[in-house]
Amino acid sequence: MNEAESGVREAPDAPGPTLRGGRARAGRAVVAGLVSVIAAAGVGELLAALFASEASPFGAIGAVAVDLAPAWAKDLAIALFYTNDKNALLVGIAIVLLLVGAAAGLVERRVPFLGRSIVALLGAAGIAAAATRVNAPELFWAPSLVAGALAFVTLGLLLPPHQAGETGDPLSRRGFLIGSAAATLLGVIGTAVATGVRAGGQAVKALRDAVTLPAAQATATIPDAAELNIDGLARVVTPNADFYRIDTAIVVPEVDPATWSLRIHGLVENEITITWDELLALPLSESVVTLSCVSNQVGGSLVGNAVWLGHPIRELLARAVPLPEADMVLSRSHDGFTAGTPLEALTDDRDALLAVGMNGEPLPLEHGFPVRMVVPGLYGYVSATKWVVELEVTRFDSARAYWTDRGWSERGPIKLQSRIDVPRQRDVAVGEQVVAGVAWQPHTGVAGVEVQIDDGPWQSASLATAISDDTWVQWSLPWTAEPGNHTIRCRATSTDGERQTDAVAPPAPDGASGWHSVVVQAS
Ligand SMILES: Nc1nc2c(c(=O)[nH]1)N[C@H]1C(S)=C(S)[C@@H](COP(=O)(O)O)O[C@H]1N2
Ligand SMILES: [Mo]
Repeated sequence: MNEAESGVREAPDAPGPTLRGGRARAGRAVVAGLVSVIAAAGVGELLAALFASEASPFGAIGAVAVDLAPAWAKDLAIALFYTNDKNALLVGIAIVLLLVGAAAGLVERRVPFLGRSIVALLGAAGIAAAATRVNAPELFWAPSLVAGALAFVTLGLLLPPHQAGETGDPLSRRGFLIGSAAATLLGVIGTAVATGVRAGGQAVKALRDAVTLPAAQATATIPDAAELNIDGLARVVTPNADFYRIDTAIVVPEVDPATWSLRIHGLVENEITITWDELLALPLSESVVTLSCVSNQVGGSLVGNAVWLGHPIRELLARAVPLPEADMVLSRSHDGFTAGTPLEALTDDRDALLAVGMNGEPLPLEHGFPVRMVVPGLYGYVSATKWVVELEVTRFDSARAYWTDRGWSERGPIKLQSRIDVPRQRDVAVGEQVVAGVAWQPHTGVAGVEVQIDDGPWQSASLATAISDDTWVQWSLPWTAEPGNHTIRCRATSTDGERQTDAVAPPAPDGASGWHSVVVQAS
């Protein structure tokens, strides 16, 4: 439709651009830039969700941002947003993309073609980002290419260059509004469908649902007395849906068990590769292990306890026969993440597992389906590689892992910690109350927990039955709350006789320490 047909003609600009006309034009340019990016992002995500989910432009750019971000930025993101850190990052990327789009619109108005080229470059950035991903899908370039091209075309259509001698806007107001609305709709629908497809019909979800795990040769027993059943207290076994999730994966890696294999190589006498069917044919046993993130703050929730089903890593390493000079195993995930685990922790008698099951189910996708590592006593960043595909037997002085490369400590034994879960809200009723929580130092075990109310004496809490030294233990103490404000503190003692230190340390570089305390008001 041209202007004559549309019947809507704007007043021709005065010879020098009027302030008003200039503003309106600038507004148009900004809107054109924004909606070009919105349309492109929606279509790019939709194509990725349908054909190559690991090539999601957002996901790839996010992944690069995660890898490039300085350690302090990541620590801050986890501290501010906890397990919502990824959503915060995606919102941040969206804001940057929109700002670039708006700026590109303004540029396009002054210099036709240049603004379009800028939005097209965003697509190129998506392609480049996807290309850097380990195990990038074959079509890694496609969603971002289409997105970049679409942004280019959309911006060109919405801001057509002035023809020589032409005064008014070449595109009518109505044409502009319809075009912008259509682009926005495309973006919104694309994003919505992409989200739906991703949440609903993932191929790997179906593969996971089809898995039937073999029965364990040794099953774990959870003593009844391990669960105190106190309202507000973390369950002794954390349901999968409540289990914290921390990883660098913006898009959850999709690993088909049929093509999965684990290669053990490096400083070994025999390099071995094991497939999914071979792994499931080995004896599997259940083991209850508490996993903690090194980023967990004192009193924080980045810790959980699950029944893991798997095969001892020790047995596989015994088949590979590490050379005497080896002292570390660098495990690598499908998406390139690496963790460096002391060889000793994988060969001593602890239940270091190549795990396929979590609380009676195949591993949830976000917890590492089909196979992950679980090592009692070590923070996740040095041991708990999800979507694991490779174990390289090596040495601490010749290999670095994802987080140790970013300033975190090489060895990551989990520090002795205790947490108050009840009471957690500020207001409590005067009278008979209970103080309760959990305490852990996996692979060592907790011998006792003490509680201090205000400046009173430290009192021994009673411990629930521990499932094992590899798990956290619940504890509780009856308390008669007097009216007024109270500070409640707790500290644990390990089976080694170590008392939890009150020295306050932040999570970086090797885990937070200090006593957890809560302040409540009894009335
Ligand atoms: N592939 C992969 N595995 C990973 C990570 C990761 O970023 N990528 N993060 C580790 C960290 S830091 C922790 S604390 C645990 C968390 O495991 P969860 O998400 O199942 O609780 O996974 C570990 N394994
Ligand atoms: Mo972690």
